[in-house]
Amino acid sequence: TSTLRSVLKETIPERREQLLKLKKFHGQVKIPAGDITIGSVLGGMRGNKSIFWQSTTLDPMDGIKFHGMTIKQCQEQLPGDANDHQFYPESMLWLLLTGKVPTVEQTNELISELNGRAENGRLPECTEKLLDNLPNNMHPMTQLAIAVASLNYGSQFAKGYQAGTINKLNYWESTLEDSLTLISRLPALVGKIYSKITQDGSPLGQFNSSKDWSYNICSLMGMTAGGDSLNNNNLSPQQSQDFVNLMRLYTGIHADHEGGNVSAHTTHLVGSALSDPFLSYSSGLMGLAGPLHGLAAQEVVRFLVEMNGSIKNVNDPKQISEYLWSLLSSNRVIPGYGHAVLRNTDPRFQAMLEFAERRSDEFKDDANVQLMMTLPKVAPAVLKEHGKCKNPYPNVDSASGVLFQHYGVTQLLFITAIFGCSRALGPLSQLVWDRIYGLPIERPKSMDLEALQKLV
Ligand code: FAM
Repeated sequence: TSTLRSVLKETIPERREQLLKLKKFHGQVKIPAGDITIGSVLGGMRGNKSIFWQSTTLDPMDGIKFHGMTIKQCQEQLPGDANDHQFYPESMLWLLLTGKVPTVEQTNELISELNGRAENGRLPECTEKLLDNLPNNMHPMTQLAIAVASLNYGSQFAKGYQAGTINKLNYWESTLEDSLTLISRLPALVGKIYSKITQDGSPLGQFNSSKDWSYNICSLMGMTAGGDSLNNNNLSPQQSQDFVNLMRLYTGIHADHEGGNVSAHTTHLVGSALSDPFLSYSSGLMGLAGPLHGLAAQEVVRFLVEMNGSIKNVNDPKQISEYLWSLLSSNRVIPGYGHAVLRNTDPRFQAMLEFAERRSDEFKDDANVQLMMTLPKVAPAVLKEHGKCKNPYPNVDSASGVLFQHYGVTQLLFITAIFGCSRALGPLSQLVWDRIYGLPIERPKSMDLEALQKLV
Protein backbone atom coordinates (compact mmCIF):
# COMPACT_ATOMS: atom_id res chain seq x y z
CA THR A 1 0.00 0.00 0.00
CA SER A 2 2.87 2.42 -0.54
CA THR A 3 0.74 4.80 -2.63
CA LEU A 4 -2.34 4.45 -0.44
CA ARG A 5 -0.27 5.20 2.63
CA SER A 6 1.49 8.15 1.06
CA VAL A 7 -1.81 9.62 -0.19
CA LEU A 8 -3.24 9.22 3.32
CA LYS A 9 -0.14 10.69 4.93
CA GLU A 10 -0.37 13.76 2.70
CA THR A 11 -3.98 14.31 3.79
CA ILE A 12 -3.69 13.61 7.49
CA PRO A 13 -1.93 16.71 8.91
CA GLU A 14 -4.38 19.21 7.40
CA ARG A 15 -7.42 17.16 8.43
CA ARG A 16 -6.11 16.66 11.94
CA GLU A 17 -5.50 20.37 12.31
CA GLN A 18 -9.02 21.20 11.08
CA LEU A 19 -10.57 18.84 13.62
CA LEU A 20 -8.39 20.08 16.47
CA LYS A 21 -9.28 23.71 15.71
CA LEU A 22 -12.98 22.90 15.68
CA LYS A 23 -12.71 21.08 18.98
CA LYS A 24 -10.54 23.69 20.67
CA PHE A 25 -12.11 26.95 19.49
CA HIS A 26 -15.67 26.03 18.54
CA GLY A 27 -16.59 23.18 20.85
CA GLN A 28 -19.53 25.18 22.28
CA VAL A 29 -21.19 25.98 18.94
CA LYS A 30 -24.67 24.43 18.75
CA ILE A 31 -25.56 22.12 15.84
CA PRO A 32 -28.65 23.55 14.07
CA ALA A 33 -31.68 21.22 13.95
CA GLY A 34 -31.53 17.80 15.50
CA ASP A 35 -32.27 19.09 19.00
CA ILE A 36 -32.47 16.30 21.52
CA THR A 37 -36.09 15.89 22.63
CA ILE A 38 -37.96 13.38 24.76
CA GLY A 39 -39.31 12.08 21.45
CA SER A 40 -35.83 11.41 20.14
CA VAL A 41 -34.60 9.81 23.37
CA LEU A 42 -37.58 7.44 23.18
CA GLY A 43 -37.56 7.22 19.40
CA GLY A 44 -34.23 5.77 18.34
CA MET A 45 -32.41 9.15 18.24
CA ARG A 46 -33.89 10.02 14.83
CA GLY A 47 -32.48 13.25 13.50
CA ASN A 48 -30.00 13.77 16.35
CA LYS A 49 -26.79 14.83 14.69
CA SER A 50 -24.27 13.34 17.06
CA ILE A 51 -21.94 11.05 15.12
CA PHE A 52 -18.81 12.19 13.33
CA TRP A 53 -18.58 10.43 9.93
CA GLN A 54 -16.53 11.57 7.01
CA SER A 55 -16.79 9.32 4.00
CA THR A 56 -20.50 9.37 3.15
CA THR A 57 -23.53 11.57 3.73
CA LEU A 58 -27.16 10.64 3.27
CA ASP A 59 -29.53 13.21 1.87
CA PRO A 60 -33.20 12.33 2.50
CA MET A 61 -34.12 13.14 -1.11
CA ASP A 62 -30.95 12.43 -3.12
CA GLY A 63 -29.71 9.45 -1.13
CA ILE A 64 -26.14 8.43 -0.56
CA LYS A 65 -23.07 10.42 -1.59
CA PHE A 66 -19.56 9.02 -1.32
CA HIS A 67 -17.28 11.96 -0.48
CA GLY A 68 -19.82 14.10 -2.32
CA MET A 69 -20.14 11.77 -5.33
CA THR A 70 -23.45 10.23 -6.36
CA ILE A 71 -23.66 6.59 -7.45
CA LYS A 72 -23.86 7.77 -11.09
CA GLN A 73 -20.71 9.87 -10.70
CA CYS A 74 -18.94 6.90 -9.09
CA GLN A 75 -19.98 4.75 -12.03
CA GLU A 76 -18.61 7.35 -14.43
CA GLN A 77 -15.38 8.16 -12.65
CA LEU A 78 -14.14 5.23 -10.55
CA PRO A 79 -11.95 2.65 -12.34
CA GLY A 80 -13.63 -0.67 -13.01
CA ASP A 81 -15.04 -2.91 -15.71
CA ALA A 82 -15.37 -0.52 -18.64
CA ASN A 83 -17.78 -2.82 -20.49
CA ASP A 84 -20.39 -2.56 -17.78
CA HIS A 85 -19.67 0.93 -16.34
CA GLN A 86 -19.13 -0.94 -13.12
CA PHE A 87 -16.45 0.26 -10.73
CA TYR A 88 -14.36 -2.16 -8.70
CA PRO A 89 -15.01 -2.16 -4.96
CA GLU A 90 -11.28 -1.47 -4.54
CA SER A 91 -11.73 1.94 -6.21
CA MET A 92 -14.63 2.61 -3.83
CA LEU A 93 -12.44 1.57 -0.88
CA TRP A 94 -9.73 3.96 -2.07
CA LEU A 95 -12.28 6.78 -2.37
CA LEU A 96 -13.72 6.05 1.09
CA LEU A 97 -10.27 6.02 2.69
CA THR A 98 -8.66 8.97 0.96
CA GLY A 99 -11.55 11.12 -0.29
CA LYS A 100 -9.95 11.02 -3.76
CA VAL A 101 -10.78 9.24 -7.02
CA PRO A 102 -8.01 6.69 -7.63
CA THR A 103 -6.20 6.28 -10.93
CA VAL A 104 -6.35 2.93 -12.70
CA GLU A 105 -2.81 2.21 -11.41
CA GLN A 106 -3.77 3.03 -7.83
CA THR A 107 -6.83 0.79 -8.08
CA ASN A 108 -4.72 -2.05 -9.48
CA GLU A 109 -2.21 -1.53 -6.72
CA LEU A 110 -4.94 -1.87 -4.09
CA ILE A 111 -6.30 -4.98 -5.86
CA SER A 112 -2.80 -6.53 -5.65
CA GLU A 113 -2.40 -5.42 -2.05
CA LEU A 114 -5.66 -7.11 -0.99
CA ASN A 115 -4.92 -10.21 -3.04
CA GLY A 116 -1.48 -10.45 -1.46
CA ARG A 117 -3.08 -10.46 1.98
CA ALA A 118 -5.70 -13.03 0.96
CA GLU A 119 -3.11 -15.85 0.88
CA ASN A 120 -4.72 -17.48 -2.12
CA GLY A 121 -8.07 -17.70 -0.37
CA ARG A 122 -6.68 -19.76 2.53
CA LEU A 123 -8.04 -18.89 5.96
CA PRO A 124 -5.97 -18.99 9.15
CA GLU A 125 -6.08 -22.51 10.54
CA CYS A 126 -7.98 -21.58 13.71
CA THR A 127 -10.70 -19.76 11.74
CA GLU A 128 -11.01 -22.63 9.28
CA LYS A 129 -11.34 -25.12 12.14
CA LEU A 130 -13.78 -22.90 13.98
CA LEU A 131 -16.03 -22.70 10.91
CA ASP A 132 -15.75 -26.45 10.36
CA ASN A 133 -17.01 -26.99 13.89
CA LEU A 134 -20.06 -24.76 13.56
CA PRO A 135 -23.26 -26.45 12.35
CA ASN A 136 -23.55 -26.10 8.57
CA ASN A 137 -27.07 -24.76 8.91
CA MET A 138 -26.21 -22.10 11.53
CA HIS A 139 -27.27 -18.70 10.15
CA PRO A 140 -24.55 -17.45 7.77
CA MET A 141 -24.43 -14.10 9.60
CA THR A 142 -23.71 -15.83 12.91
CA GLN A 143 -20.95 -17.85 11.25
CA LEU A 144 -19.54 -14.73 9.59
CA ALA A 145 -19.54 -12.64 12.77
CA ILE A 146 -17.84 -15.46 14.72
CA ALA A 147 -15.25 -15.99 11.99
CA VAL A 148 -14.46 -12.27 11.67
CA ALA A 149 -14.06 -11.98 15.46
CA SER A 150 -11.69 -14.96 15.43
CA LEU A 151 -9.40 -13.15 12.98
CA ASN A 152 -8.48 -10.82 15.83
CA TYR A 153 -6.07 -13.59 16.82
CA GLY A 154 -3.70 -11.99 14.29
CA SER A 155 -4.55 -8.33 14.96
CA GLN A 156 -1.55 -6.02 14.55
CA PHE A 157 -3.35 -3.28 16.41
CA ALA A 158 -4.22 -5.50 19.40
CA LYS A 159 -0.65 -6.87 19.55
CA GLY A 160 0.95 -3.44 19.33
CA TYR A 161 -1.43 -1.95 21.88
CA GLN A 162 -0.82 -4.82 24.29
CA ALA A 163 2.93 -4.45 23.94
CA GLY A 164 2.65 -0.69 24.41
CA THR A 165 4.84 -0.15 21.37
CA ILE A 166 2.59 2.11 19.29
CA ASN A 167 2.38 5.84 19.68
CA LYS A 168 -1.24 7.02 19.83
CA LEU A 169 -0.69 9.19 16.76
CA ASN A 170 0.19 6.03 14.81
CA TYR A 171 -2.71 3.81 15.90
CA TRP A 172 -4.23 4.33 12.48
CA GLU A 173 -1.41 2.47 10.72
CA SER A 174 -2.05 -0.90 12.39
CA THR A 175 -5.81 -0.20 12.19
CA LEU A 176 -5.36 0.16 8.43
CA GLU A 177 -3.27 -3.04 8.31
CA ASP A 178 -5.95 -4.99 10.16
CA SER A 179 -8.78 -3.47 8.13
CA LEU A 180 -7.15 -4.40 4.82
CA THR A 181 -6.46 -7.90 6.12
CA LEU A 182 -10.06 -8.28 7.26
CA ILE A 183 -11.43 -7.07 3.92
CA SER A 184 -9.05 -9.36 2.00
CA ARG A 185 -10.26 -12.39 3.98
CA LEU A 186 -13.97 -11.82 3.35
CA PRO A 187 -14.19 -13.59 -0.05
CA ALA A 188 -12.72 -16.76 1.46
CA LEU A 189 -14.92 -16.48 4.54
CA VAL A 190 -18.17 -16.11 2.65
CA GLY A 191 -17.08 -18.73 0.08
CA LYS A 192 -16.55 -21.20 2.89
CA ILE A 193 -19.84 -20.31 4.58
CA TYR A 194 -21.69 -20.55 1.27
CA SER A 195 -20.27 -24.02 0.77
CA LYS A 196 -21.29 -24.98 4.30
CA ILE A 197 -24.89 -23.97 3.79
CA THR A 198 -25.19 -25.36 0.27
CA GLN A 199 -23.11 -28.50 0.65
CA ASP A 200 -20.32 -29.62 2.99
CA GLY A 201 -17.84 -26.77 3.43
CA SER A 202 -15.35 -27.97 0.81
CA PRO A 203 -14.08 -25.38 -1.73
CA LEU A 204 -16.54 -24.38 -4.45
CA GLY A 205 -14.07 -22.33 -6.46
CA GLN A 206 -10.52 -21.05 -6.64
CA PHE A 207 -9.00 -17.75 -5.65
CA ASN A 208 -7.76 -15.78 -8.66
CA SER A 209 -4.98 -13.37 -7.71
CA SER A 210 -5.25 -11.42 -10.95
CA LYS A 211 -8.87 -10.45 -10.30
CA ASP A 212 -10.69 -7.95 -8.13
CA TRP A 213 -12.30 -8.57 -4.74
CA SER A 214 -15.86 -9.00 -6.04
CA TYR A 215 -14.74 -11.46 -8.67
CA ASN A 216 -13.16 -13.54 -5.92
CA ILE A 217 -16.32 -13.44 -3.80
CA CYS A 218 -18.12 -14.93 -6.83
CA SER A 219 -15.32 -17.32 -7.62
CA LEU A 220 -15.09 -18.72 -4.09
CA MET A 221 -18.86 -19.15 -4.15
CA GLY A 222 -18.34 -21.26 -7.27
CA MET A 223 -20.20 -18.80 -9.49
CA THR A 224 -17.59 -17.84 -12.08
CA ALA A 225 -17.00 -19.36 -15.48
CA GLY A 226 -14.07 -21.43 -16.67
CA GLY A 227 -11.36 -22.88 -14.52
CA ASP A 228 -11.99 -20.88 -11.34
CA SER A 229 -15.24 -22.59 -10.46
CA LEU A 230 -15.01 -26.09 -9.05
CA ASN A 231 -18.69 -26.92 -9.18
CA ASN A 232 -21.26 -26.95 -11.92
CA ASN A 233 -23.08 -23.66 -11.43
CA ASN A 234 -25.22 -23.97 -14.58
CA LEU A 235 -24.41 -20.40 -15.61
CA SER A 236 -23.50 -19.49 -19.18
CA PRO A 237 -20.24 -17.49 -19.57
CA GLN A 238 -22.35 -14.35 -20.12
CA GLN A 239 -24.43 -15.03 -17.01
CA SER A 240 -21.41 -15.60 -14.80
CA GLN A 241 -19.85 -12.38 -16.13
CA ASP A 242 -23.12 -10.59 -15.36
CA PHE A 243 -23.18 -12.13 -11.89
CA VAL A 244 -19.67 -10.80 -11.23
CA ASN A 245 -20.79 -7.34 -12.34
CA LEU A 246 -23.89 -7.60 -10.17
CA MET A 247 -21.57 -8.41 -7.26
CA ARG A 248 -19.36 -5.41 -8.12
CA LEU A 249 -22.40 -3.16 -8.27
CA TYR A 250 -23.86 -4.57 -5.06
CA THR A 251 -20.66 -4.47 -3.01
CA GLY A 252 -19.78 -1.01 -4.35
CA ILE A 253 -23.05 0.69 -3.48
CA HIS A 254 -23.66 -1.06 -0.13
CA ALA A 255 -20.23 -0.08 1.15
CA ASP A 256 -21.40 2.77 3.36
CA HIS A 257 -24.57 4.68 4.25
CA GLU A 258 -23.28 7.39 6.59
CA GLY A 259 -22.67 6.77 10.27
CA GLY A 260 -26.02 6.34 12.01
CA ASN A 261 -27.20 3.01 10.58
CA VAL A 262 -26.89 0.09 12.96
CA SER A 263 -23.92 -1.71 11.37
CA ALA A 264 -21.86 1.44 10.86
CA HIS A 265 -22.66 2.95 14.22
CA THR A 266 -21.97 -0.31 16.05
CA THR A 267 -18.56 -0.67 14.40
CA HIS A 268 -17.77 2.94 15.32
CA LEU A 269 -19.04 2.55 18.89
CA VAL A 270 -17.19 -0.69 19.63
CA GLY A 271 -14.10 0.69 17.92
CA SER A 272 -14.24 3.73 20.19
CA ALA A 273 -13.28 1.41 23.07
CA LEU A 274 -10.11 0.71 21.04
CA SER A 275 -11.35 -2.77 20.22
CA ASP A 276 -9.47 -3.85 17.11
CA PRO A 277 -11.08 -3.77 13.62
CA PHE A 278 -11.96 -7.49 13.71
CA LEU A 279 -13.92 -7.21 16.94
CA SER A 280 -15.44 -3.89 15.95
CA TYR A 281 -16.68 -5.10 12.58
CA SER A 282 -17.83 -8.42 13.98
CA SER A 283 -20.17 -6.39 16.22
CA GLY A 284 -21.31 -4.38 13.21
CA LEU A 285 -22.18 -7.64 11.44
CA MET A 286 -24.32 -8.74 14.35
CA GLY A 287 -26.34 -5.54 13.94
CA LEU A 288 -26.56 -6.05 10.20
CA ALA A 289 -28.15 -9.43 10.91
CA GLY A 290 -31.34 -7.80 12.25
CA PRO A 291 -34.51 -8.02 10.11
CA LEU A 292 -35.06 -4.26 10.14
CA HIS A 293 -31.54 -3.74 8.78
CA GLY A 294 -29.54 -6.09 6.52
CA LEU A 295 -31.77 -9.12 6.88
CA ALA A 296 -34.52 -7.21 5.08
CA ALA A 297 -33.13 -8.33 1.68
CA GLN A 298 -33.85 -11.93 2.61
CA GLU A 299 -37.36 -10.99 3.75
CA VAL A 300 -38.03 -9.25 0.43
CA VAL A 301 -37.34 -12.41 -1.57
CA ARG A 302 -39.60 -14.44 0.67
CA PHE A 303 -42.31 -11.81 0.31
CA LEU A 304 -42.05 -11.65 -3.51
CA VAL A 305 -42.09 -15.44 -3.84
CA GLU A 306 -45.14 -15.66 -1.56
CA MET A 307 -46.93 -12.92 -3.45
CA ASN A 308 -46.16 -14.65 -6.75
CA GLY A 309 -47.67 -17.81 -5.37
CA SER A 310 -50.77 -16.04 -4.06
CA ILE A 311 -51.92 -13.82 -6.88
CA LYS A 312 -53.05 -14.96 -10.30
CA ASN A 313 -51.75 -12.11 -12.46
CA VAL A 314 -48.55 -10.41 -11.26
CA ASN A 315 -49.01 -7.66 -13.85
CA ASP A 316 -52.36 -6.63 -12.43
CA PRO A 317 -51.89 -3.62 -10.10
CA LYS A 318 -55.28 -4.29 -8.47
CA GLN A 319 -54.31 -7.78 -7.39
CA ILE A 320 -50.91 -6.57 -6.15
CA SER A 321 -52.55 -3.76 -4.24
CA GLU A 322 -55.03 -6.15 -2.60
CA TYR A 323 -52.20 -8.45 -1.57
CA LEU A 324 -50.30 -5.53 0.00
CA TRP A 325 -53.38 -4.43 1.91
CA SER A 326 -53.86 -7.93 3.30
CA LEU A 327 -50.28 -7.81 4.55
CA LEU A 328 -50.69 -4.40 6.15
CA SER A 329 -53.95 -5.27 7.80
CA SER A 330 -52.29 -8.22 9.51
CA ASN A 331 -49.76 -5.74 10.92
CA ARG A 332 -46.89 -6.84 8.72
CA VAL A 333 -44.54 -4.42 6.98
CA ILE A 334 -43.93 -4.34 3.25
CA PRO A 335 -40.30 -5.45 3.18
CA GLY A 336 -37.95 -3.37 1.07
CA TYR A 337 -40.05 -0.22 1.48
CA GLY A 338 -39.52 2.66 3.88
CA HIS A 339 -36.39 4.08 5.44
CA ALA A 340 -35.35 5.81 8.63
CA VAL A 341 -33.68 8.71 6.77
CA LEU A 342 -34.59 8.53 3.07
CA ARG A 343 -37.80 10.19 1.86
CA ASN A 344 -37.50 9.21 -1.77
CA THR A 345 -36.65 6.16 -3.91
CA ASP A 346 -33.25 4.87 -2.83
CA PRO A 347 -30.74 5.57 -5.64
CA ARG A 348 -29.12 2.23 -4.76
CA PHE A 349 -32.41 0.54 -5.64
CA GLN A 350 -32.45 2.57 -8.85
CA ALA A 351 -28.95 1.36 -9.73
CA MET A 352 -29.96 -2.29 -9.20
CA LEU A 353 -33.13 -1.74 -11.20
CA GLU A 354 -31.09 -0.30 -14.07
CA PHE A 355 -28.86 -3.37 -13.94
CA ALA A 356 -31.97 -5.52 -14.50
CA GLU A 357 -33.42 -3.19 -17.15
CA ARG A 358 -30.17 -3.36 -19.16
CA ARG A 359 -30.64 -7.14 -19.25
CA SER A 360 -34.35 -7.25 -19.98
CA ASP A 361 -34.00 -10.43 -22.05
CA GLU A 362 -32.27 -12.27 -19.24
CA PHE A 363 -34.96 -11.38 -16.72
CA LYS A 364 -38.11 -11.42 -18.86
CA ASP A 365 -39.20 -14.86 -17.65
CA ASP A 366 -38.27 -14.41 -14.00
CA ALA A 367 -41.59 -13.72 -12.28
CA ASN A 368 -39.93 -12.53 -9.04
CA VAL A 369 -37.72 -10.00 -10.83
CA GLN A 370 -40.71 -8.84 -12.88
CA LEU A 371 -42.72 -8.33 -9.70
CA MET A 372 -39.82 -6.44 -8.08
CA MET A 373 -39.86 -4.15 -11.14
CA THR A 374 -43.66 -3.64 -11.08
CA LEU A 375 -44.00 -3.10 -7.35
CA PRO A 376 -42.65 0.51 -7.25
CA LYS A 377 -45.62 1.43 -9.47
CA VAL A 378 -48.11 0.11 -6.91
CA ALA A 379 -46.69 -0.05 -3.38
CA PRO A 380 -46.00 3.68 -2.78
CA ALA A 381 -49.68 4.57 -3.35
CA VAL A 382 -50.79 1.82 -0.97
CA LEU A 383 -48.32 2.87 1.71
CA LYS A 384 -49.35 6.53 1.32
CA GLU A 385 -52.98 5.61 1.77
CA HIS A 386 -52.07 3.40 4.74
CA GLY A 387 -50.61 6.60 6.14
CA LYS A 388 -48.11 5.28 8.64
CA CYS A 389 -44.65 5.12 7.12
CA LYS A 390 -42.74 8.32 6.40
CA ASN A 391 -41.16 6.97 3.24
CA PRO A 392 -43.40 4.91 0.94
CA TYR A 393 -40.65 4.29 -1.64
CA PRO A 394 -38.38 1.29 -2.29
CA ASN A 395 -35.10 0.95 -0.43
CA VAL A 396 -32.02 -0.93 -1.61
CA ASP A 397 -33.15 -4.28 -0.28
CA SER A 398 -36.11 -4.35 -2.64
CA ALA A 399 -34.02 -5.49 -5.58
CA SER A 400 -30.85 -7.26 -4.54
CA GLY A 401 -32.17 -10.60 -3.27
CA VAL A 402 -34.22 -11.53 -6.31
CA LEU A 403 -31.36 -10.62 -8.62
CA PHE A 404 -28.95 -12.88 -6.73
CA GLN A 405 -31.60 -15.58 -6.65
CA HIS A 406 -32.01 -15.36 -10.41
CA TYR A 407 -28.39 -16.47 -10.89
CA GLY A 408 -28.79 -19.38 -8.51
CA VAL A 409 -28.14 -18.02 -5.03
CA THR A 410 -31.28 -19.59 -3.69
CA GLN A 411 -30.17 -19.73 -0.05
CA LEU A 412 -31.94 -16.59 1.07
CA LEU A 413 -30.17 -16.59 4.42
CA PHE A 414 -26.92 -16.00 2.60
CA ILE A 415 -27.81 -12.67 1.02
CA THR A 416 -27.12 -10.71 4.19
CA ALA A 417 -23.64 -12.26 4.34
CA ILE A 418 -22.87 -10.67 0.95
CA PHE A 419 -24.11 -7.38 2.43
CA GLY A 420 -21.70 -8.10 5.29
CA CYS A 421 -18.76 -8.21 2.85
CA SER A 422 -19.71 -4.92 1.31
CA ARG A 423 -20.46 -2.99 4.49
CA ALA A 424 -16.93 -3.67 5.74
CA LEU A 425 -15.55 -1.07 3.33
CA GLY A 426 -17.17 2.05 4.81
CA PRO A 427 -17.14 1.49 8.57
CA LEU A 428 -13.56 0.15 8.48
CA SER A 429 -12.40 3.18 6.47
CA GLN A 430 -14.03 5.37 9.09
CA LEU A 431 -12.35 3.38 11.86
CA VAL A 432 -8.97 4.24 10.32
CA TRP A 433 -9.98 7.91 10.43
CA ASP A 434 -11.31 7.57 13.98
CA ARG A 435 -7.75 6.54 14.93
CA ILE A 436 -6.19 9.29 12.79
CA TYR A 437 -8.28 11.87 14.65
CA GLY A 438 -7.80 10.14 18.00
CA LEU A 439 -11.54 10.24 18.68
CA PRO A 440 -12.44 9.39 22.28
CA ILE A 441 -14.53 6.54 23.63
CA GLU A 442 -18.27 7.09 23.01
CA ARG A 443 -20.18 7.57 26.21
CA PRO A 444 -23.54 9.34 25.83
CA LYS A 445 -25.64 9.95 28.92
CA SER A 446 -28.74 7.85 29.49
CA MET A 447 -31.94 8.97 31.25
CA ASP A 448 -34.57 7.01 33.17
CA LEU A 449 -38.35 7.45 33.04
CA GLU A 450 -38.39 9.60 36.19
CA ALA A 451 -35.77 11.97 34.80
CA LEU A 452 -37.78 12.36 31.60
CA GLN A 453 -41.05 12.89 33.52
CA LYS A 454 -39.41 15.64 35.56
CA LEU A 455 -38.89 17.59 32.36
CA VAL A 456 -42.58 17.91 31.49
N1 FAM B 1 -44.56 -1.28 5.58
C1 FAM B 1 -45.51 -1.07 6.52
N2 FAM B 1 -45.37 -0.19 7.53
C2 FAM B 1 -44.23 0.51 7.57
C3 FAM B 1 -43.22 0.36 6.61
C4 FAM B 1 -43.41 -0.59 5.59
N3 FAM B 1 -42.49 -0.84 4.65
N4 FAM B 1 -42.20 1.18 6.92
C5 FAM B 1 -42.56 1.82 8.05
N5 FAM B 1 -43.78 1.41 8.44
C6 FAM B 1 -44.50 1.79 9.66
C7 FAM B 1 -43.61 1.52 10.86
O1 FAM B 1 -43.66 0.16 11.25
C8 FAM B 1 -44.15 2.48 11.87
O2 FAM B 1 -45.32 1.91 12.41
P1 FAM B 1 -45.69 2.08 13.98
O3 FAM B 1 -45.87 3.54 14.16
O4 FAM B 1 -46.91 1.27 14.14
O5 FAM B 1 -44.52 1.54 14.75
C9 FAM B 1 -44.56 3.68 11.03
O6 FAM B 1 -44.69 3.19 9.67
C10 FAM B 1 -43.53 4.80 11.04
O7 FAM B 1 -42.27 4.28 10.65
P2 FAM B 1 -41.18 5.21 9.93
O8 FAM B 1 -40.85 6.33 10.85
O9 FAM B 1 -41.62 5.56 8.56
O10 FAM B 1 -39.97 4.20 9.76
P3 FAM B 1 -38.82 3.87 10.81
O11 FAM B 1 -37.76 4.92 10.65
O12 FAM B 1 -39.34 3.63 12.17
O13 FAM B 1 -38.28 2.49 10.25
C11 FAM B 1 -37.66 0.94 8.55
C12 FAM B 1 -37.56 2.39 9.02
C13 FAM B 1 -36.73 0.74 7.36
C14 FAM B 1 -37.20 0.00 9.68
C15 FAM B 1 -39.12 0.64 8.15
O14 FAM B 1 -39.49 1.45 7.07
C16 FAM B 1 -39.40 -0.81 7.82
O15 FAM B 1 -39.65 -1.62 8.70
N6 FAM B 1 -39.32 -1.18 6.48
C17 FAM B 1 -39.46 -2.56 6.07
C18 FAM B 1 -38.19 -3.32 6.36
C19 FAM B 1 -37.08 -2.88 5.46
O16 FAM B 1 -37.23 -2.78 4.26
N7 FAM B 1 -35.88 -2.64 6.05
C20 FAM B 1 -34.69 -2.31 5.26
C21 FAM B 1 -34.10 -0.97 5.51
C22 FAM B 1 -32.85 -0.88 4.67
F1 FAM B 1 -32.69 0.30 4.17
C23 FAM B 1 -31.66 -1.40 5.43
O17 FAM B 1 -31.30 -0.95 6.49
N8 FAM B 1 -31.03 -2.39 4.87
